[in-house]
Amino acid sequence: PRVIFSGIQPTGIPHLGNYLGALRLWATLQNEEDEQTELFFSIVDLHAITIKQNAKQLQQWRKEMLASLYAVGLSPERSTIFYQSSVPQHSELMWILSCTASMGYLSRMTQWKSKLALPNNTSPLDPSPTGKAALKLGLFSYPVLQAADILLYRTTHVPVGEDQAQHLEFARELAIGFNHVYAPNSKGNVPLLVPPQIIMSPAKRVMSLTNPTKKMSKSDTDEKSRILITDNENVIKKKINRALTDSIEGVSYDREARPGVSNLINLIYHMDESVASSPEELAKEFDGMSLKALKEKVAETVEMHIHDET
Ligand code: AQP
Repeated sequence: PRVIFSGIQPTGIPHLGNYLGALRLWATLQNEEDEQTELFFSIVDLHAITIKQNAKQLQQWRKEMLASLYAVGLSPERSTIFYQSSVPQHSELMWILSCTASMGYLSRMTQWKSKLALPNNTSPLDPSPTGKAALKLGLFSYPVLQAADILLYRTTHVPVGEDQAQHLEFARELAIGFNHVYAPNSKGNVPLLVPPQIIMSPAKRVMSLTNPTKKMSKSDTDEKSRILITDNENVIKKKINRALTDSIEGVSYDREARPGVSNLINLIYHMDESVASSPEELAKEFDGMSLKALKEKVAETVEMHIHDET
């Protein structure tokens, strides 16, 4: 039988990237999978403390994330929904896996590099915001904890956005390597650790509204860069209105040359994939439309779906 596991950090209210890249897919899997399939969705609070957090705020965010998971349609009757820190075996397995995890492989991961630059990645002992001294062990070894989260439940499938593909590949390699070291003769039998497969959401990477070459992120200091699943109609309109586009006339889809406009087209397409066969086709339908009109259409589509589905 299939075992599905995925997690989300309680670092703020989920945004459209979290929703389209992960949460909506979780709810679909929950509702469509065979009865035999087990589903685990974790609020990964231990991951959240890889950068400095305020304790009160983190407690609040954990509750808000739980409410958000219920809001997108996850049900405790069908899925196991839990705080990571309430299951100590996640940390215990992490230690065991750390003993076979390669530093070289971890140093090639890109996510810790981007978090290193965040303003709250400092500590009183070490106030320098960048450089090797500022890199904390927890942030660096985050993918090992993530691998433990997944491998603990003998997970077969992990639904995530594209930003997590590298970590998933790491978890697979770690499981295969561990099996090789500790159960070299178990070929064909039940493996010691199960190498998981990724289920990539169709909306692989939703980009920031204010800097469309970066992914939309909870920890971006600019609140206008993301739309939260709790934003009301007015706020959605305002944020989309201010989204960075370009000065080229009309609408066309080209992620390289027109990242802002392409991100807006992607938002409409992924919110409602019945509107066209691809984002490129959708852009052709909008040919001749002004960017102002495109933004109105995006705001309307996002607003309608977010409020119907959450
Ligand atoms: N922009 C995105 N596009 C598509 N999918 C995304 N995900 C996150 N951002 C996008 C997916 O959301 C799930 C949960 O992510 P997370 O909160 O555990 O961590 P993250 O990937 O680091 O997300 P954020 O929003 O950027 O959080 P912070 O800023 O706290 O790190 C994952 O499946 C992820 O793929």
